[in-house]
Amino acid sequence: MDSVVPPFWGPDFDELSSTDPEIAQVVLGELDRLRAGLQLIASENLTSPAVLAALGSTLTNKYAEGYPGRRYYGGCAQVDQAETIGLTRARELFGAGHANLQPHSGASANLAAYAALVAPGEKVLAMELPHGGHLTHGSRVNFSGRWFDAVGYPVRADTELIDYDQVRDLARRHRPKLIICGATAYPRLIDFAAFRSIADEVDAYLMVDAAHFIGLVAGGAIPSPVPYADVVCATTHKVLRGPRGGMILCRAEFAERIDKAVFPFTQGGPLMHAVAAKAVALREAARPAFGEYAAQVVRNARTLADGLAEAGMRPVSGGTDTHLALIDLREVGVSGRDAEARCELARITLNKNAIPYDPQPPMTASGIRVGTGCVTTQGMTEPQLRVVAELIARAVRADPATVAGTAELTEIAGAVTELVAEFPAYPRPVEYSR
Ligand code: DSN
Repeated sequence: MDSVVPPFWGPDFDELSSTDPEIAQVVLGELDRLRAGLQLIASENLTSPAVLAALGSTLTNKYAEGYPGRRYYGGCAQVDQAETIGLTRARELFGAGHANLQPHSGASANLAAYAALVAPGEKVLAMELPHGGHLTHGSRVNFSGRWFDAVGYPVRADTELIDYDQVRDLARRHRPKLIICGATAYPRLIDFAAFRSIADEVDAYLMVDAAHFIGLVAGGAIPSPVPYADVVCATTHKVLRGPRGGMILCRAEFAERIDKAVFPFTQGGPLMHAVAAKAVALREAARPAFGEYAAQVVRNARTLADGLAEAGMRPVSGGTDTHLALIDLREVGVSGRDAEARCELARITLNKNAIPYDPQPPMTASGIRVGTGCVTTQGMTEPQLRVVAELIARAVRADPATVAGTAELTEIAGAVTELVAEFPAYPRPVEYSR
């Protein structure tokens, strides 16, 4: 190529600094934040520089309503290639009959799946939000609860696990048109075969919201829902480590319905830079190294949950099989809200979270949720996760309203800085002018 401009216009912080110093400072400040602390939000990860390069490319400029070879605009030859490559990778990686990479987010993917499978007013059975579900699983403040007749299933109070007999009873009683499994704060494996059998018994569609765990599926660390579900919705930015966005996998017979539900029913032009970045992430996820990563994510989450349990902080359901643990803080006497704030002062980022049958409102919450996607990307393994558990346990108990608590949080922040210095986020030197 004789081109005098680079084939893609990658992230150029010097350019950003001179054009918009204010936003440049925000971008660099966020990089500093990532590097200075521990990122334990279970729905986040640290994308590769290759994913960032695709995201920061000129593909952001292109309007491409439609699908490869069937666009409403000219000039789509290059983006057609990006999307076709990404779709092939998605189908091959997950063994799916059909894929769609255009949903802007996990919630958008779920909206499209509803649009493809059910009509407004029809009955949907999904996990209750306070028990680990998602807003799009029937919450009254969301389209799913407003436009559909949503029935929720809880987890059992004694085991904090899904009770498949109870789900079957609810399905028999309510005869939903759509059953959804998948969650944002359920640390255990989900029995997709059981859900398939329940859906078949009541003649319902089965949608799996795999937003949280699709990366573990990609890496072979947990069983795949693809053979059991009619439609699998996912995000691409959690353990899968791609750009922020959504993805749908489905059986071939649902291909046309799903594609039409994404565009033109619920979305307009796709974000082609994001689609290309999803393709990059899918290539990365197909490598053997990603399988090792996914397995380590689970080992790290188990180590973290065990370490917190030893420190007197009870993991909901007794532990985890996945990338996340939900921790009940009632015995410690600290709310999830206060724990989140204390940890933040110690440079540990995590989120407050409702636990099943939580007596507190969601903005207070009795628990915290921790996930190991980011720290595993940074190269941490079991020895470091034991240290992380100790640091969290100390931070949660340190009251910043006291002199001793403030001193303790400062000391923990120092220990965090030392730990992450050995396992930096985005380790390549970045020496951009400020
Ligand atoms: N906000 C995401 C999470 O943290 O789980 C779900 O949408």
